[in-house]
Amino acid sequence: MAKHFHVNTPLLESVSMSKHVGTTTYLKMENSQPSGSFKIRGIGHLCEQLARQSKGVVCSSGGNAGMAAAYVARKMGVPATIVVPCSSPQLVVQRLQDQGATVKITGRVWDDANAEALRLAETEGLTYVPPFDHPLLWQGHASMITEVAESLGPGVRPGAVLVSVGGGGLLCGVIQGLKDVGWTEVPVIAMETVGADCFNAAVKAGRVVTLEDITSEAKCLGAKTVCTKAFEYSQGSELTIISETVTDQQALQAVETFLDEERVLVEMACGAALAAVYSGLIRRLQDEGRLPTPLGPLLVIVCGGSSVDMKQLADLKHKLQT
Ligand code: PLV
Repeated sequence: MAKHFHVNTPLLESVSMSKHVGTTTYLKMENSQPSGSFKIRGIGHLCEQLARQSKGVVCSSGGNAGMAAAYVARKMGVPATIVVPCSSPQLVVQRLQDQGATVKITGRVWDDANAEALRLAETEGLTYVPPFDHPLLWQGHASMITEVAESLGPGVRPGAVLVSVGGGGLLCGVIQGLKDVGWTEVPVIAMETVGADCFNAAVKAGRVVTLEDITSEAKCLGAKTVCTKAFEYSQGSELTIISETVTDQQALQAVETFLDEERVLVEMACGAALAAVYSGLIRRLQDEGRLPTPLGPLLVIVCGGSSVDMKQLADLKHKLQT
């Protein structure tokens, strides 16, 4: 088997989250990956396949795909250019540069940065690393579910899985993983923030739609269009996907509660998923009969994220309170 760049992350039982939800809750701690998020699983796998002989990689990112690409490229001895929109905080730019990447800031949102990354790939002959829309990414991300199955041991399976959705790469990877381990009856709760809700918009419209703008502060969920594969899964009967949104305030509140209760700091993109627990959404879904009661163990993918520090947290608090 090829060498990989990600680590096998801990699966932790959270007593406080279990209390909130009313069922045993497990946290898959993807925040503890070397690049700070789950992205390294897919991007490591993709680069392993496509970038070995590359003269350089170029990745468009809200931040975390870029962190993964920069880390993997450094380990492979390949130069990395990361294109981010101006909405990515300065602390991310600094962290990318610390990983040895060249950072280019282009446009207002991820879609603008992506157009520039595609142009650079073409004109400079660089290997394009997409942040969420590629089968190799989904295959790489799927390893997190295989690990969960190993950690839980034979005979134990989750009652539901909770994930955040940006462009839908994590969702596709989790579904791929559920299929790989034979857990297709496990429903997936797909969370976004209002204003970065391209998956929810597509599910509601019954077709892939492009949001006019990204108005959420969860910039790492800020793709205007969800990948087609994620939408197709939502239309298929193979798996149940429940698409829900929370407000930025709820996502930020979740980041703070998670910090208090689990002593781990994650970014808003991850807070969107955590908010499903703290805001009572899981219990509401049970009351509505969309999730079973009693519910088997809840598996929360703690996707992580590097776009946060105490100053960023304080700035967001200030911004979202006014
Ligand atoms: N972030 C992508 C896309 O941004 C990026 O470039 O980093 N949780 C975290 C911490 C993330 O960074 C992301 C994606 C997601 C969840 C959602 O993953 P996705 O895009 O595969 O659905 C625009």
